[in-house]
Amino acid sequence: MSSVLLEVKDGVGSVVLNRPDKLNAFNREMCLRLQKSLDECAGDSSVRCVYITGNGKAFSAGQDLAEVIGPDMPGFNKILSEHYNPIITRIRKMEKPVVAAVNGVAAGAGANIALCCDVVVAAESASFIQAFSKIGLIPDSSGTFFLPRLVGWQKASALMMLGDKIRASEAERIGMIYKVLPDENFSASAFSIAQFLAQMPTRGLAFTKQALDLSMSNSLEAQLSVENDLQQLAAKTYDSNEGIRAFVEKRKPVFKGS
Ligand code: LHQ
Repeated sequence: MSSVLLEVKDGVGSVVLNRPDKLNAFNREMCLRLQKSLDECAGDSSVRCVYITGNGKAFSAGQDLAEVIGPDMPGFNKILSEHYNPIITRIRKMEKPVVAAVNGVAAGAGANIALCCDVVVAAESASFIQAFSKIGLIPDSSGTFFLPRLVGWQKASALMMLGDKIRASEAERIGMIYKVLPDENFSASAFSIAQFLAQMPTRGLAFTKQALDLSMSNSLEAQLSVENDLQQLAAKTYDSNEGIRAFVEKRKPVFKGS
């Protein structure tokens, strides 16, 4: 069985982390497969939303620590530059929404891969741990970029240094994730968010994502200019035309993702 499964259904590229006996901990092979699955989703126009979840009781325990000891260890530069950084870049550059459905514990790189997604939901029994400090490492996989922006400097700094395990409800309360969903029917309810996004104006969502990313480092003036440019591009899409017409004609819009 592959360590990452990909299935396209209802316009959603469903990517399942699949090493349940290892709490979906990432080794090199799994990182490369995740990159490949993300590339397939990016290149498939029938995929209008990507959904990432874990098989079994965990979302992911982060790096498989058994891989980083011993003579054949890949080396930390290789692990970051070839394994994790390309995953984060692919998620952020994906011109469609990416939903993370955190079904159980998300630790280390597993947590930070989830947190860089566009919409993050978690089961009520799920938890998040910036586990790095406990093994003398620093938060990677974009954790130092996104976490302070999501929850503020102090919460991020303390979570990273103390390595506390926080429950999904607390993650929602501090703005780390979008929503907690009940354990019962978690995957169906989380997947329905992805199905909904897959019916929306995909290019408009991609421009929104691009504008948000650029806002991370822009001045207000520069960001107003970005909004002006991207709004003009959005206005030229089929879906924007359809959305406005449908509203005026008092009918339900049918978006094509173009
Ligand atoms: C594991 C792991 C694991 C291997 C549980 N690896 N076996 C980047 C740069 C370069 C190198 C390093 O990494 C990185 C990025 C990172 O992600 S660093 C952070 C790596 N992750 C961690 O430090 C988390 C370690 N795991 C845990 O803290 C706990 O296992 C969590 C909180 C995830 C789950 O706790 P429990 O539910 O109590 O499960 P458990 O601890 O009993 O684990 C179950 C099994 O899974 C156990 O094996 P066993 O043979 O005893 O059943 C663990 O050893 C194994 N496991 N995480 N990351």
